[in-house]
Amino acid sequence: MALRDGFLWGGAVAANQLEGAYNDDGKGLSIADVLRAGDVNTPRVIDKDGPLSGMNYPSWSAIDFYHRYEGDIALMAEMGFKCFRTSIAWSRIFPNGDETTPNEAGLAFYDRLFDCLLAHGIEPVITLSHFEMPLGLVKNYGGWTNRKCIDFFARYAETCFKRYQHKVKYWMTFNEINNQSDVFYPFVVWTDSGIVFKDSDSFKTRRQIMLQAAHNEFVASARAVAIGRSINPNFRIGCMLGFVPVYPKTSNPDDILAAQRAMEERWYFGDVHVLGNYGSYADRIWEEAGAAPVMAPSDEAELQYGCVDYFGFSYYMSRCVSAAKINSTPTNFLGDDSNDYVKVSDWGWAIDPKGLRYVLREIDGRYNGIDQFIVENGLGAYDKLEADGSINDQYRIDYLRAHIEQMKLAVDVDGVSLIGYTPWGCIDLVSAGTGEMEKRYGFIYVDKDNKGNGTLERKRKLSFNWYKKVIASNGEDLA
Ligand code: BGP
Repeated sequence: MALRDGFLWGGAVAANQLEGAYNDDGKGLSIADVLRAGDVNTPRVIDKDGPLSGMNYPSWSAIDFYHRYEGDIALMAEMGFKCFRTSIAWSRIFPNGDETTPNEAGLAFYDRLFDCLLAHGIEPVITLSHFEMPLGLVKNYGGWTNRKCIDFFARYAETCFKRYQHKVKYWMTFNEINNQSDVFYPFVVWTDSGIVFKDSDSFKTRRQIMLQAAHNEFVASARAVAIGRSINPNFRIGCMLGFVPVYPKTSNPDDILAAQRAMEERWYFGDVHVLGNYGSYADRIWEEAGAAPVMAPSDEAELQYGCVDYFGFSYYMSRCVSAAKINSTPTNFLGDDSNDYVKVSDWGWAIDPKGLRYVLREIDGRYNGIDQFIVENGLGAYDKLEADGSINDQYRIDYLRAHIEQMKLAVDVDGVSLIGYTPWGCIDLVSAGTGEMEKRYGFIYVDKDNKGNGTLERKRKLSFNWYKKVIASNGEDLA
């Protein structure tokens, strides 16, 4: 058997993308609640000062999981899920982020949710911050540019750890903390750190601000790990990176160096979480940006003490980088999807299953066999509801099968230590990047379109029974 007994098969979602109920039971607005719907060609508009009337904010109602979780979890149990990854909406617990007392109604919701999962024998895997910091922290403090957010986050983490210490073992601090590297992509800088740059901000200015915010998040993550350990030493607390490997476009040594630089941008985030300090190459990254982040004297020790227990990451695609392109556009140092050897999805994401094996091996080698957890992977696609009510998503099965095959090779042949696999969007939900409903990932179809119309009825897709078989055979039966 390639995969260990107790391998955590499951699925992944995030609060803001499925719960809806954006202001029920005392919830405050989060940064996700001011993101308008976009589509494959239209970037999401960020209403940073607060929602405007008449606009479509998909997180407000999403798929109404807040009121329908019992039925949805029963479907996941039917597939045989061993675990379910979701996030706690920070603004349900601390509506503005800076309160000293948590909102009991928000805490009670997650008690009900976790109890329901546990009753089905499903282990909750919980992200503390998945693109949904309280908007109040952005408006009143400037988001993660402000060190005060470290204390607010620590209070929030401590509240959750104490409350759910007997229900949740697996935690993650910040979802895809490294997305913000791409400082000319406004969406990712907003969702990671609550920052909106001025159009006139230069590349260097943006990089300095982002690196400061990331540093504050690293300290917050490390402090949360330390707090978690003191509350329950059996917790397993991981980091979460969006792991898009960057390949050299050609064997031209200039391209090799360009790819190495792009990968350093990934390791920058992984190293601080796993090794507890910045690698020597960080000096080059700071020099490029024109300044190093400002650090408090105690940060070094905090980072060192708060190393994570496992490496969680998402894998969707790979990229290529070419030195020639960077020479003409230096801001494009993280490459793009122009790989002649792989196809792309309808949203232009490179489909590269072997890239997953490559990533697993790279992480394994760099971090001395650390436990890894693939907490997102999947294909966003347009699904067709047939007249007889079926959804024949064979393309999704093909995508997942190819990735699971590579994952098994990494474990079986390469010896990588992998604890679980939770494909993204196991039930259709709001796309983070575009705000669409029709970019679907699920095994479970949800009747809702991009305009918000639909009955919200749930239906099993073809992939539902396929995944059920995969789990029942612990990954042996992929046919
Ligand atoms: C990751 C996020 C998820 C999720 C996924 C798919 O970046 O962690 O929140 O949404 O990507 O992306 P999208 O929804 O844009 O298709």
